[in-house]
Amino acid sequence: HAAEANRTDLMTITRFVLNEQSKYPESRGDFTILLSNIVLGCKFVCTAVNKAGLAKLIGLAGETNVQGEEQKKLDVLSNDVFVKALISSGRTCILVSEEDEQATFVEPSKRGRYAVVFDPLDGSSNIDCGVSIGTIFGIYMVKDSIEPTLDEVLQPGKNMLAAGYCMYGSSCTFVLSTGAGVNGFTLDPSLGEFILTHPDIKIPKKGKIYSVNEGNAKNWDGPTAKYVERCKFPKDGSSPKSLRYIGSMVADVHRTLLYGGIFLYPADKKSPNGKLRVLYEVFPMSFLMEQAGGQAFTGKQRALDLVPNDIHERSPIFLGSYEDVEEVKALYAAED
Ligand code: AHM
Ligand code: MG
Repeated sequence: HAAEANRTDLMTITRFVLNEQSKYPESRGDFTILLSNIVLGCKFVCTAVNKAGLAKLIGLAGETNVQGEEQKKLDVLSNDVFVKALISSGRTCILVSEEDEQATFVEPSKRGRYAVVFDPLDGSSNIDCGVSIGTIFGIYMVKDSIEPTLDEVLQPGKNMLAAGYCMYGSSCTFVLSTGAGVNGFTLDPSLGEFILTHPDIKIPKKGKIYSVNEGNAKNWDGPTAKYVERCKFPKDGSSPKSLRYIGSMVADVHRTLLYGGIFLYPADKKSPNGKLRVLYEVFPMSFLMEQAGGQAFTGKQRALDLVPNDIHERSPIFLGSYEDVEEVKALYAAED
Protein backbone atom coordinates (compact mmCIF):
# COMPACT_ATOMS: atom_id res chain seq x y z
CA HIS A 1 0.00 0.00 0.00
CA ALA A 2 3.02 2.27 0.01
CA ALA A 3 2.21 3.29 -3.53
CA GLU A 4 -1.28 4.34 -2.45
CA ALA A 5 0.01 6.41 0.41
CA ASN A 6 2.33 8.30 -1.92
CA ARG A 7 0.05 8.78 -4.83
CA THR A 8 1.60 11.16 -7.31
CA ASP A 9 -0.88 10.92 -10.16
CA LEU A 10 -3.86 12.93 -9.02
CA MET A 11 -6.99 12.62 -11.11
CA THR A 12 -8.77 15.85 -10.30
CA ILE A 13 -12.34 16.36 -11.38
CA THR A 14 -11.28 18.97 -13.94
CA ARG A 15 -8.73 16.63 -15.48
CA PHE A 16 -11.27 13.83 -15.48
CA VAL A 17 -13.93 15.88 -17.24
CA LEU A 18 -11.43 17.29 -19.73
CA ASN A 19 -10.42 13.70 -20.61
CA GLU A 20 -14.06 12.69 -20.95
CA GLN A 21 -14.95 15.68 -23.10
CA SER A 22 -11.96 15.23 -25.39
CA LYS A 23 -13.76 12.17 -26.78
CA TYR A 24 -16.16 14.59 -28.46
CA PRO A 25 -14.39 16.35 -31.31
CA GLU A 26 -16.88 19.23 -31.24
CA SER A 27 -16.20 19.88 -27.55
CA ARG A 28 -15.00 23.43 -26.97
CA GLY A 29 -14.38 23.17 -23.27
CA ASP A 30 -17.67 24.88 -22.42
CA PHE A 31 -18.89 22.02 -20.31
CA THR A 32 -15.63 21.88 -18.37
CA ILE A 33 -15.88 25.59 -17.65
CA LEU A 34 -19.50 25.24 -16.53
CA LEU A 35 -18.65 22.33 -14.30
CA SER A 36 -15.72 24.08 -12.68
CA ASN A 37 -18.09 26.85 -11.66
CA ILE A 38 -20.46 24.33 -10.10
CA VAL A 39 -17.48 22.80 -8.31
CA LEU A 40 -16.47 26.24 -7.08
CA GLY A 41 -19.95 26.75 -5.65
CA CYS A 42 -19.75 23.39 -3.89
CA LYS A 43 -16.35 24.20 -2.36
CA PHE A 44 -17.74 27.47 -1.08
CA VAL A 45 -20.80 25.78 0.42
CA CYS A 46 -18.60 23.06 1.92
CA THR A 47 -16.49 25.65 3.72
CA ALA A 48 -19.58 27.58 4.83
CA VAL A 49 -21.29 24.43 6.12
CA ASN A 50 -18.17 23.43 8.06
CA LYS A 51 -17.98 26.85 9.65
CA ALA A 52 -21.72 27.19 10.20
CA GLY A 53 -21.65 26.56 13.93
CA LEU A 54 -18.60 28.75 14.46
CA ALA A 55 -19.49 31.68 12.29
CA LYS A 56 -23.09 31.76 13.41
CA LEU A 57 -24.03 31.55 9.80
CA ILE A 58 -27.13 29.70 10.79
CA GLY A 59 -29.19 32.64 11.91
CA LEU A 60 -32.48 33.30 10.22
CA ALA A 61 -32.27 35.16 6.93
CA GLY A 62 -32.79 38.82 7.61
CA GLU A 63 -31.43 38.71 11.15
CA THR A 64 -28.58 41.04 11.93
CA ASN A 65 -25.37 40.07 13.66
CA VAL A 66 -23.49 42.02 16.32
CA GLN A 67 -21.79 44.17 13.71
CA GLY A 68 -25.22 45.10 12.44
CA GLU A 69 -24.60 43.26 9.19
CA GLU A 70 -27.43 41.31 7.76
CA GLN A 71 -27.01 37.56 8.24
CA LYS A 72 -27.91 35.27 5.45
CA LYS A 73 -29.24 31.84 6.14
CA LEU A 74 -26.95 29.20 4.69
CA ASP A 75 -29.38 28.14 2.00
CA VAL A 76 -29.89 31.71 0.81
CA LEU A 77 -26.14 32.32 0.85
CA SER A 78 -25.47 29.10 -1.06
CA ASN A 79 -28.04 30.02 -3.67
CA ASP A 80 -26.46 33.45 -4.20
CA VAL A 81 -23.06 31.85 -4.67
CA PHE A 82 -24.30 29.31 -7.22
CA VAL A 83 -26.34 31.82 -9.19
CA LYS A 84 -23.39 34.20 -9.44
CA ALA A 85 -20.87 31.48 -10.29
CA LEU A 86 -23.16 30.02 -12.96
CA ILE A 87 -23.92 33.37 -14.57
CA SER A 88 -20.28 34.42 -14.57
CA SER A 89 -19.29 31.17 -16.27
CA GLY A 90 -20.78 32.68 -19.42
CA ARG A 91 -22.04 29.22 -20.32
CA THR A 92 -25.59 29.28 -18.96
CA CYS A 93 -28.81 30.83 -20.20
CA ILE A 94 -31.49 29.54 -17.80
CA LEU A 95 -31.16 28.77 -14.11
CA VAL A 96 -33.79 27.06 -12.01
CA SER A 97 -33.13 26.96 -8.28
CA GLU A 98 -35.24 25.57 -5.48
CA GLU A 99 -34.67 28.87 -3.70
CA ASP A 100 -36.12 31.06 -6.45
CA GLU A 101 -39.76 31.02 -7.39
CA GLN A 102 -39.03 32.13 -10.96
CA ALA A 103 -36.43 30.81 -13.36
CA THR A 104 -33.52 33.17 -14.02
CA PHE A 105 -32.90 34.08 -17.65
CA VAL A 106 -29.28 35.13 -17.95
CA GLU A 107 -28.75 38.50 -19.63
CA PRO A 108 -27.92 38.13 -23.34
CA SER A 109 -24.27 39.22 -23.13
CA LYS A 110 -23.51 36.42 -20.62
CA ARG A 111 -25.55 33.68 -22.21
CA GLY A 112 -24.28 30.21 -23.08
CA ARG A 113 -25.72 26.90 -24.22
CA TYR A 114 -26.60 25.30 -20.90
CA ALA A 115 -29.55 25.37 -18.55
CA VAL A 116 -28.83 24.36 -14.98
CA VAL A 117 -31.46 23.19 -12.49
CA PHE A 118 -30.32 22.91 -8.89
CA ASP A 119 -31.09 22.73 -5.22
CA PRO A 120 -28.21 24.69 -3.71
CA LEU A 121 -28.61 23.29 -0.20
CA ASP A 122 -30.93 20.37 0.18
CA GLY A 123 -31.91 18.96 3.53
CA SER A 124 -31.56 22.31 5.23
CA SER A 125 -33.58 21.15 8.25
CA ASN A 126 -30.42 19.22 9.10
CA ILE A 127 -28.07 22.23 9.15
CA ASP A 128 -28.56 23.21 12.76
CA CYS A 129 -27.58 19.79 14.08
CA GLY A 130 -24.60 19.24 11.78
CA VAL A 131 -26.06 16.31 9.85
CA SER A 132 -25.04 15.78 6.20
CA ILE A 133 -26.65 18.00 3.60
CA GLY A 134 -25.96 18.51 -0.08
CA THR A 135 -26.27 20.31 -3.38
CA ILE A 136 -28.08 18.63 -6.29
CA PHE A 137 -27.89 19.70 -9.94
CA GLY A 138 -28.88 18.75 -13.46
CA ILE A 139 -27.72 20.20 -16.77
CA TYR A 140 -29.61 20.50 -20.05
CA MET A 141 -28.29 21.75 -23.36
CA VAL A 142 -30.68 24.36 -24.76
CA LYS A 143 -31.82 24.42 -28.36
CA ASP A 144 -32.03 28.17 -28.59
CA SER A 145 -29.69 30.21 -26.44
CA ILE A 146 -30.59 33.45 -28.23
CA GLU A 147 -34.31 33.43 -27.35
CA PRO A 148 -34.58 30.76 -24.64
CA THR A 149 -37.98 29.87 -23.18
CA LEU A 150 -38.98 27.87 -20.12
CA ASP A 151 -39.67 24.88 -22.39
CA GLU A 152 -35.91 24.33 -22.50
CA VAL A 153 -36.04 23.14 -18.88
CA LEU A 154 -39.51 21.59 -18.89
CA GLN A 155 -37.87 18.54 -20.42
CA PRO A 156 -37.90 14.92 -19.29
CA GLY A 157 -34.94 13.91 -17.16
CA LYS A 158 -33.64 11.56 -19.83
CA ASN A 159 -32.74 14.65 -21.86
CA MET A 160 -30.30 15.82 -19.22
CA LEU A 161 -26.72 16.01 -20.36
CA ALA A 162 -25.30 15.57 -16.91
CA ALA A 163 -26.37 15.39 -13.29
CA GLY A 164 -24.73 15.17 -9.91
CA TYR A 165 -24.63 16.10 -6.29
CA CYS A 166 -22.18 17.20 -3.67
CA MET A 167 -22.55 15.84 -0.16
CA TYR A 168 -21.29 17.86 2.77
CA GLY A 169 -20.72 14.99 5.14
CA SER A 170 -17.83 13.63 7.16
CA SER A 171 -16.01 14.29 3.92
CA CYS A 172 -17.10 16.37 0.97
CA THR A 173 -18.03 14.09 -1.90
CA PHE A 174 -18.93 15.08 -5.45
CA VAL A 175 -20.76 12.50 -7.56
CA LEU A 176 -21.16 13.12 -11.28
CA SER A 177 -22.54 11.52 -14.39
CA THR A 178 -22.18 12.95 -17.87
CA GLY A 179 -24.16 10.06 -19.29
CA ALA A 180 -21.32 7.54 -19.36
CA GLY A 181 -21.45 5.98 -15.89
CA VAL A 182 -21.07 7.55 -12.47
CA ASN A 183 -17.89 8.73 -10.80
CA GLY A 184 -17.24 9.98 -7.28
CA PHE A 185 -14.65 12.53 -6.17
CA THR A 186 -13.60 13.48 -2.67
CA LEU A 187 -12.42 16.92 -1.71
CA ASP A 188 -8.82 16.98 -0.50
CA PRO A 189 -9.08 20.03 1.76
CA SER A 190 -5.32 20.61 1.73
CA LEU A 191 -5.34 20.85 -2.08
CA GLY A 192 -8.80 22.32 -2.46
CA GLU A 193 -9.32 19.81 -5.25
CA PHE A 194 -11.81 17.00 -5.80
CA ILE A 195 -9.85 13.79 -6.46
CA LEU A 196 -11.33 10.73 -8.17
CA THR A 197 -11.90 8.24 -5.34
CA HIS A 198 -14.92 6.25 -6.57
CA PRO A 199 -14.41 5.42 -10.24
CA ASP A 200 -17.30 3.87 -12.17
CA ILE A 201 -19.81 3.45 -9.33
CA LYS A 202 -22.24 0.57 -9.82
CA ILE A 203 -25.12 0.08 -7.42
CA PRO A 204 -25.55 -3.51 -6.14
CA LYS A 205 -28.33 -5.36 -8.01
CA LYS A 206 -30.19 -5.88 -4.74
CA GLY A 207 -29.75 -4.24 -1.37
CA LYS A 208 -30.36 -4.87 2.31
CA ILE A 209 -31.53 -1.38 3.25
CA TYR A 210 -34.74 0.57 2.74
CA SER A 211 -34.92 4.30 3.35
CA VAL A 212 -38.20 6.11 3.90
CA ASN A 213 -39.97 8.45 6.31
CA GLU A 214 -42.11 5.79 7.91
CA GLY A 215 -43.91 8.40 9.99
CA ASN A 216 -46.09 8.97 6.94
CA ALA A 217 -47.20 5.31 6.79
CA LYS A 218 -50.74 6.08 7.93
CA ASN A 219 -51.34 7.98 4.69
CA TRP A 220 -49.56 5.69 2.20
CA ASP A 221 -51.26 3.99 -0.74
CA GLY A 222 -51.60 0.20 -0.98
CA PRO A 223 -48.48 -0.69 -3.00
CA THR A 224 -46.15 1.47 -0.91
CA ALA A 225 -47.54 0.06 2.33
CA LYS A 226 -47.25 -3.48 0.98
CA TYR A 227 -43.68 -2.93 -0.20
CA VAL A 228 -42.48 -1.59 3.15
CA GLU A 229 -44.27 -4.43 4.94
CA ARG A 230 -42.33 -6.86 2.75
CA CYS A 231 -39.05 -5.16 3.62
CA LYS A 232 -39.78 -5.98 7.24
CA PHE A 233 -41.49 -9.35 6.80
CA PRO A 234 -40.04 -10.87 3.61
CA LYS A 235 -42.22 -13.56 2.10
CA ASP A 236 -39.38 -15.58 0.61
CA GLY A 237 -37.71 -16.41 3.93
CA SER A 238 -34.85 -13.92 3.34
CA SER A 239 -33.71 -11.62 6.16
CA PRO A 240 -35.60 -8.39 6.72
CA LYS A 241 -34.04 -5.23 5.35
CA SER A 242 -32.52 -2.63 7.66
CA LEU A 243 -34.06 0.82 7.84
CA ARG A 244 -31.82 3.85 7.42
CA TYR A 245 -33.29 7.33 7.06
CA ILE A 246 -31.38 10.54 7.48
CA GLY A 247 -33.99 12.87 6.03
CA SER A 248 -31.39 14.44 3.79
CA MET A 249 -31.90 13.25 0.24
CA VAL A 250 -28.28 13.54 -0.83
CA ALA A 251 -27.05 11.49 2.11
CA ASP A 252 -29.82 8.89 1.82
CA VAL A 253 -29.28 8.54 -1.92
CA HIS A 254 -25.48 8.46 -1.59
CA ARG A 255 -25.66 5.57 0.86
CA THR A 256 -28.17 3.82 -1.41
CA LEU A 257 -25.84 4.23 -4.39
CA LEU A 258 -22.82 2.81 -2.57
CA TYR A 259 -24.42 0.09 -0.42
CA GLY A 260 -27.50 -0.74 -2.50
CA GLY A 261 -31.12 -0.84 -1.44
CA ILE A 262 -33.99 1.52 -2.05
CA PHE A 263 -34.86 5.13 -1.23
CA LEU A 264 -38.47 6.16 -1.46
CA TYR A 265 -40.46 9.31 -0.99
CA PRO A 266 -43.89 8.05 -1.99
CA ALA A 267 -47.18 9.81 -2.49
CA ASP A 268 -49.48 9.92 0.47
CA LYS A 269 -53.01 11.11 1.10
CA LYS A 270 -51.76 14.47 2.30
CA SER A 271 -49.27 14.99 -0.53
CA PRO A 272 -50.46 13.10 -3.59
CA ASN A 273 -47.31 14.10 -5.48
CA GLY A 274 -44.93 13.27 -2.67
CA LYS A 275 -42.53 15.92 -1.48
CA LEU A 276 -39.50 15.90 -3.73
CA ARG A 277 -39.12 18.21 -6.69
CA VAL A 278 -38.95 16.77 -10.16
CA LEU A 279 -36.39 19.02 -11.84
CA TYR A 280 -33.65 19.38 -9.26
CA GLU A 281 -34.19 16.44 -6.88
CA VAL A 282 -35.96 13.55 -8.61
CA PHE A 283 -34.37 13.88 -12.08
CA PRO A 284 -30.70 14.23 -11.14
CA MET A 285 -30.88 11.37 -8.63
CA SER A 286 -32.80 9.18 -11.08
CA PHE A 287 -30.24 9.95 -13.80
CA LEU A 288 -27.40 8.89 -11.49
CA MET A 289 -29.23 5.72 -10.40
CA GLU A 290 -29.81 4.60 -13.97
CA GLN A 291 -26.24 5.41 -14.91
CA ALA A 292 -25.08 3.25 -11.99
CA GLY A 293 -27.23 0.31 -13.11
CA GLY A 294 -30.21 0.95 -10.82
CA GLN A 295 -33.72 2.19 -11.54
CA ALA A 296 -36.00 5.08 -10.66
CA PHE A 297 -39.79 4.82 -10.75
CA THR A 298 -42.56 7.27 -9.87
CA GLY A 299 -45.27 4.73 -9.05
CA LYS A 300 -46.59 5.18 -12.60
CA GLN A 301 -43.60 5.34 -14.93
CA ARG A 302 -39.86 5.51 -15.38
CA ALA A 303 -38.96 8.71 -13.53
CA LEU A 304 -36.75 10.06 -16.34
CA ASP A 305 -39.69 9.89 -18.80
CA LEU A 306 -41.74 12.35 -16.77
CA VAL A 307 -42.41 15.65 -18.54
CA PRO A 308 -42.68 18.44 -15.95
CA ASN A 309 -45.26 21.19 -16.49
CA ASP A 310 -43.92 23.44 -13.79
CA ILE A 311 -40.36 24.13 -12.67
CA HIS A 312 -41.17 23.35 -9.03
CA GLU A 313 -43.39 20.33 -9.69
CA ARG A 314 -43.18 17.37 -7.30
CA SER A 315 -43.31 13.63 -7.87
CA PRO A 316 -43.32 10.46 -5.80
CA ILE A 317 -40.05 8.57 -6.25
CA PHE A 318 -38.70 5.05 -5.68
CA LEU A 319 -35.05 4.67 -6.62
CA GLY A 320 -32.14 2.37 -6.02
CA SER A 321 -31.05 -1.20 -6.71
CA TYR A 322 -32.51 -2.67 -9.88
CA GLU A 323 -34.24 -5.63 -8.25
CA ASP A 324 -35.61 -3.70 -5.32
CA VAL A 325 -37.26 -1.12 -7.59
CA GLU A 326 -38.49 -3.99 -9.78
CA GLU A 327 -40.46 -5.28 -6.79
CA VAL A 328 -42.11 -1.90 -6.29
CA LYS A 329 -43.02 -1.77 -9.98
CA ALA A 330 -44.64 -5.20 -9.74
CA LEU A 331 -46.76 -4.09 -6.77
CA TYR A 332 -47.99 -1.00 -8.62
CA ALA A 333 -48.65 -3.02 -11.80
CA ALA A 334 -50.73 -5.49 -9.75
CA GLU A 335 -52.84 -2.55 -8.54
CA ASP A 336 -54.28 -1.56 -11.90
P1 AHM B 1 -35.86 20.58 1.46
O1 AHM B 1 -35.61 20.80 -0.01
O2 AHM B 1 -36.88 21.52 2.03
O3 AHM B 1 -34.58 20.52 2.25
O4 AHM B 1 -36.60 19.16 1.57
C1 AHM B 1 -36.07 18.06 0.92
C2 AHM B 1 -35.67 17.03 1.92
C3 AHM B 1 -34.87 15.92 1.32
O5 AHM B 1 -33.51 16.14 1.45
C4 AHM B 1 -35.30 14.71 2.10
O6 AHM B 1 -35.22 13.54 1.34
C5 AHM B 1 -36.71 15.05 2.47
O7 AHM B 1 -36.82 16.43 2.44
C6 AHM B 1 -37.08 14.56 3.84
O8 AHM B 1 -38.41 14.88 4.08
P2 AHM B 1 -39.17 14.41 5.40
O9 AHM B 1 -38.61 15.23 6.50
O10 AHM B 1 -40.61 14.67 5.11
O11 AHM B 1 -38.89 12.95 5.59
MG1 MG C 1 -34.59 20.39 -1.54
